[in-house]
Amino acid sequence: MRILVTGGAGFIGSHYVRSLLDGRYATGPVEVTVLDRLSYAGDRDNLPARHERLRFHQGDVRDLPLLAELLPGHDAVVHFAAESHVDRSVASAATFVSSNVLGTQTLLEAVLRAGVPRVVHVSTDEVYGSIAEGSWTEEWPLLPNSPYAASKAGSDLVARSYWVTHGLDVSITRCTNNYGPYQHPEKLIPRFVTNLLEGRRVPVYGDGRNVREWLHVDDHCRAIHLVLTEGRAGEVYNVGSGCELTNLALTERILGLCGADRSSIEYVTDRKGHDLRYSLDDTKIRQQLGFVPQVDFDSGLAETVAWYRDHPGWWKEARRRADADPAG
Ligand code: NAD
Ligand code: TDX
Repeated sequence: MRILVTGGAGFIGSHYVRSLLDGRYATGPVEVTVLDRLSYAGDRDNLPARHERLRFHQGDVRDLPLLAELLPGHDAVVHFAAESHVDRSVASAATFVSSNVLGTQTLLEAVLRAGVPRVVHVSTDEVYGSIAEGSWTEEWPLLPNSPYAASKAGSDLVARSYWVTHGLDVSITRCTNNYGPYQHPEKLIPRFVTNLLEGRRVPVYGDGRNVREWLHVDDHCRAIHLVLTEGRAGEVYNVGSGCELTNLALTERILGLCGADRSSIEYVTDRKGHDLRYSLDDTKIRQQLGFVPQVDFDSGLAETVAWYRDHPGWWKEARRRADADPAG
């Protein structure tokens, strides 16, 4: 099987590629092509330097001629490439619309022309907006609030249109907040852990009562591969964990794991348009495809904190790249 993975040098994409190469999904030996533009968020070192079944191409999903060269001969595409940080989309939204919406359309057009038989488009729960009570099913209307979420919703609708109009075999996954090793230190968990490792305080936006649902990146990647191999064309699959926490409750767990206390919390100005709560109903993927998350949150979080403690060079370099490429 030959799979082309876009955004495979980022947090989730690189975890997926490492898992494929390690033979973790019982699909037989897989050949992987990674296409990644290596934005501030992408790092070639997140992938093996050399591997006989890995080809790496630095390039952009908006580059149709490049895609026409790369795609023929692949059995599937898993599309992770996107601008992914909400705060950067608040500061400057144009790259989000360009990479996430136009990038997805360009990729799907190239897939169609090359005759690649299967695509998974990796999306997010944020396309549904914010929900005070209850949980979103896949039928919920799309009501995105941040420019990031709007660009992801746009990309989902483009994917749907390629299925309805052209019969392209594409499934969409919508996952909750991920955590784990190799996540960029701009996101809550790694930002707070790395600040604490340097003896600094952690910036909690607003009153810290916003709720997020947390899933380990390893579980997300298993769900994506399950959808790739067992999912149905034109269908959307929510991927959740049921592990909902307020940002304050999560912060307290991180403080405990880092040997700090509440005096390390700094309440800062709230994020503009800050979604109050995300919560997914993921009955469909559990009942239809048999998905069950496997990583217990407390042990996954402790291992994640240990990974950042052991890899200061990685997150300092990631921060340096982000500082050199500010949003806006
Ligand atoms: P990330 O920012 O860590 O990685 C994104 C990767 O995409 C980077 O390597 C970047 O260089 C690459 N990229 C960006 N624009 C590109 C372009 N135009 N062409 C080629 N490559 C490009 O993001 P992540 O957290 O790994 O998220 C991956 C995907 O999963 C995204 O589509 C995101 O919307 C989705 N998602 C993320 C989460 C989460 O909690 N992180 C949850 C649900 C869904
Ligand atoms: O410094 C911070 N302080 C803080 O209070 C940061 C970075 C975040 N927060 C809050 C904002 C959110 O309520 O923590 C929560 C999580 O924030 P992020 O890590 O930025 O994630 P979120 O905005 O929820 O979006 C994430 O989950 C869905 C990913 O970044 C998206 O790519 C994914 O689609």
